[in-house]
Amino acid sequence: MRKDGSDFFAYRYTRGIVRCPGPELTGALSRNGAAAAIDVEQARTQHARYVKILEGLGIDLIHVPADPAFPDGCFVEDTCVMLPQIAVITAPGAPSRRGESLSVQQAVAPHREIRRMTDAGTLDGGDVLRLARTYLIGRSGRTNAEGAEELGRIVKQNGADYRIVDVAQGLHLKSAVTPLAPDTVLGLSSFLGDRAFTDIKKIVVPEDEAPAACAVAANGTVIVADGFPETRQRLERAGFSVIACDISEFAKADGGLTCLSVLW
Ligand code: CIR
Repeated sequence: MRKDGSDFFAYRYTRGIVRCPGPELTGALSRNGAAAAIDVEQARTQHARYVKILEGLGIDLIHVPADPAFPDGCFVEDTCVMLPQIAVITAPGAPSRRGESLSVQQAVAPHREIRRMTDAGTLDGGDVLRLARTYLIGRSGRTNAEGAEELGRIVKQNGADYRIVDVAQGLHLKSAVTPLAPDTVLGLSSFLGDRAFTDIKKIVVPEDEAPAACAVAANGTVIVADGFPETRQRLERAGFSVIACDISEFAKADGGLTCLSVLW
């Protein structure tokens, strides 16, 4: 446990970044075009509840203002990977998202030394999963081999380990797997066969509740997307305290719970 009460490696956080969406959200990227049907007011209400939940868990949030130039800006996770020592500002895989990182960098700079990835490769924070001290980096439609290797080198320079995992389906690695504790993950069974999870307890998300695999574990509580009762029960049976949060409007733009914040 550090002086500020955080214990990064046990998913205990005291600070975070969020960015409430504006009307631009209907122009967000979405694989099935559903973002155009987002109810922005409802999205803002859902975001406010998400913020309240994090604050209720003792996390002090920095709010980055929405920017009409960046329809996907609320998905802050993709722009920044927090390591215990530094904040890595990523090179997001979608060209329309490249400019989002500047305001996130400005918000984080007073709190962490900044390291910007080069433009040699691409990497979305949604592909970076930390299991205790090992970072699993997904190679996906958004994160390419160069980006994954570059982040891997940065992770090593900062005293941790990494492994690259292929993401054959879904947007990001964290769309399918969530670390809940240093020895436990939640996820889709098709992803949990990777050797990184060999000695790890697994809570399997049923295939018909797939969006529930993207959850947030923070300060002893698991925040799960609302509407997935079987996943919730499995978590509670395993002893986790659970809070459900409705993110239906963000799901229309392929967003999950983790992507709406960066915590440390
Ligand atoms: C995108 O396609 O980039 C956004 N519409 C959704 C990003 C979701 N990010 C995440 O799960 N980390």
